[in-house]
Formats: sequence, C-alpha cells, structure tokens
Amino acid sequence: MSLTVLKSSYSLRALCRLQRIQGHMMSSQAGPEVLLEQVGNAGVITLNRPKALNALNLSMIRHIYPQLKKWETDNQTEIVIIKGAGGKAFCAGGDIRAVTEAGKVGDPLAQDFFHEEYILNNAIGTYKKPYIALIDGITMGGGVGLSVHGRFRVATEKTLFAMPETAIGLFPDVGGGYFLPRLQGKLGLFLALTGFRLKGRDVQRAGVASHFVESQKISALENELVNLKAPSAEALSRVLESYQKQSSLDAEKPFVLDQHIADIDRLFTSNSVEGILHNLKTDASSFAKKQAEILLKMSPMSLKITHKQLEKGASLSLQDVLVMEYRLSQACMRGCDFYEGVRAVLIDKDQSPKWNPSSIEEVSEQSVNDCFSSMGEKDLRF
Ligand code: QUE
Repeated sequence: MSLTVLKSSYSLRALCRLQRIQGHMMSSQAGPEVLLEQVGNAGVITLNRPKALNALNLSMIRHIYPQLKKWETDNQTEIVIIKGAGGKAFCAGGDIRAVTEAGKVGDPLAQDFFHEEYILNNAIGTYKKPYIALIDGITMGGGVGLSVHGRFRVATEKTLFAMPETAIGLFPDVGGGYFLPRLQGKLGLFLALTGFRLKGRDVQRAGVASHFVESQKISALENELVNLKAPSAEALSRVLESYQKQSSLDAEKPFVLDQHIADIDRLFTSNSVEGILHNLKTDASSFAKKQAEILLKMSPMSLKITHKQLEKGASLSLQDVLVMEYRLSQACMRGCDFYEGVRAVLIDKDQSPKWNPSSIEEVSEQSVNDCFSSMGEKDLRF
C-alpha cells in the first residue's frame, strides 16, 4: 500500500527531505494512526485519527516514544513539531474507552496505557531539543499531556483546552498535578475541579499556551520552522513572536476569567473540597452558584483525589507527579466511578452518571489517602 503523507502541505517540498519513517496501520484503509516524518530540520509528529478527534491510544504512544528518543540524539533533527490531522482537533484525550474495557476484564492495557503515556509525557517535559506543539483545535486530557510540557505551545482561535476528567470519574492526569498548580493563583485548581473550557487566546492568557497565532497562518509558520537553518530556542522564539504579532484576531477581547479571577482565588482557597463548596454556596455571585452546580455533577471521589493531587503536586518535580498520578490511575481502575463516568459520557451518552460514593461527605479521608499509597514493585519508574 502506498503511503504518501502530507507532502502537499509543504510549499518548499522540493527542498525538504521528506521521509516517512514509521506509521501504524490501523485497519485496511484507514492509514497510519500517527505519521512520523523528517521534514527539513524537524521531526514532525502528526496525530492521525481525525474521526476520533485524534484521541491517543497505546499503539500511537508506542510509535511516538521511540521515534522521539531517536530524534533527541539524531544530528539531522534540530526540533520536533507535533500537530493533529483533520482540522478539528489536536488531540481530544486518551482512548479511555478502550482503557476501561481492558480494566473490566483485567487486560494489561489498563496499566500499560497510563504507564507508557506518562513516560512519554516525561520525555516531552525533559526533551533536549525544542519541542513545538501546534494545538490548533480541541486539546483535552491526553492531548494536553502531549503539548503542555513542551518548550513551545502554539494556540489558535480554534484551540479548545480542558482538563475534563472529574466528569468521567478520573482526575486531571498527564502531569496535571505539575502544570495546573503552577498557573496563576487558584486558576489551575479551578480548571481541574470544574473542567472549565478555555478557548483561543485565553489558552495563552491562562499560561497553557506560550504563543497565539491565527489558524490560517499555522501552515506557513510550520514551513518556516522546519526550514530554519539554525533553529536555536532564541531563533524559534523570534519566528513565533513575529507570527504572533501578525495575528490580531481577538487581541482586544479581555480574558474570559478577568472578572472572576479574584473570586476564583478567594473561593477556591480551602484545604478541602467541602470548604470550596461551602465558599461557593454561601457566596452571593451567580458565578459562584454556577460553579457549585458544576462541582455537584462531578464524581465526588474524583474531586477529592484532584484536590489532594494538586496540593501535593505544587511542590513535586514532574517525574514525582507522574509517579503519584500512576498510582492514582490504578486506584481509579480499581474503583467504579471511572467506568461509570465513561459509560455515561462516552458510551451511553446519557450524561447521568451514578457516582459511588454519591456525595462529597461520604468520601472518607482514608479512601482518598489509599489512592496515593505506594505500589512498591509496581510503581512507575523512570
Ligand atoms: C471528559 C474526558 C474525556 C472526554 C470527555 C469528557 C476524555 C477523553 C475523551 C475522548 C474524546 C474523543 C475520543 C475519545 C475520547 O472525551 O478524557 O476516544 O474519540 O479522552 O467529558 O475526560
């Protein structure tokens, strides 16, 4: 089968050394789920499951990781670019439906997926060459893990960012425990507990993206990046800043949370989820009431895990956060809310999960602490 990949998207293709390095055949006609190419000076990763919003599965992780490590020491590769195919999504998350199905029948995929995903997240966070994520579309959960730890993250007006895991009985993983508590004030905890969605320029204003460039300029930007002769971090910054300067879309629009940021810092400051809910319920503002309603729909167990995850993560390295999150992922696989959340949101789509325990008050401190316990030999190691 012939695999001609994305050649036409590069106007200087005659000058580019374009080589399809590796791809995974998903099924007979669907083509590779991830494209790994050398284009000019760059290693280019294209997440290529557009019908599934480029959701990340274990097979994609197993193709990306070894190639990323090869590029890290390869003399011909100066930078790495990651993007999504199809124009709609960068990556809408992990293929968690497959993970929960594996978890139900004791298939090792349920461990391997998180294990290998977090190893990949760490490889991105510690990458020795400039890593540039073009997050031009939906970027949630697992997609955030493929971008946020990299040196450059370019948002567009099509970027939709969220860590929505408390809605499915999980927690904001892929290093959420590291980057979220490092956002301004209590913004990260707010995003983590409520799953609030940030769009376009606001993704940069929140500190998740490093740059904002209009979507229609992204392919020209990519072309310039792959053809840079000496792509030092400074040279890349200059190119990205020049594209950013030429992108005036929504420049005058204030940050969506401008009016609420002081309230978020005040209301989300508490050493417990119960305390935050109390703050929200007793506040006079409609914003606070709305956030209380949102939190009451989320998995109570997930909310308590997430609160502690970010509290601990604030003073841990990315590696130590990922060790903690791997323990949490396996605790969620042992519980029931993750299965019930995926059923309600992704399978039956009834949006009516029956959480167990069903209220915050019923979640014991002990049961939360147990999720953070060492797994000894089975712990994630780097
Ligand atoms: C909350 C989530 C996820 C979600 C929806 C939520 C999530 C996730 C996906 C997703 C989206 C498209 C896919 C897919 C998974 O949706 O984590 O396989 O094709 O991965 O409300 O946490």
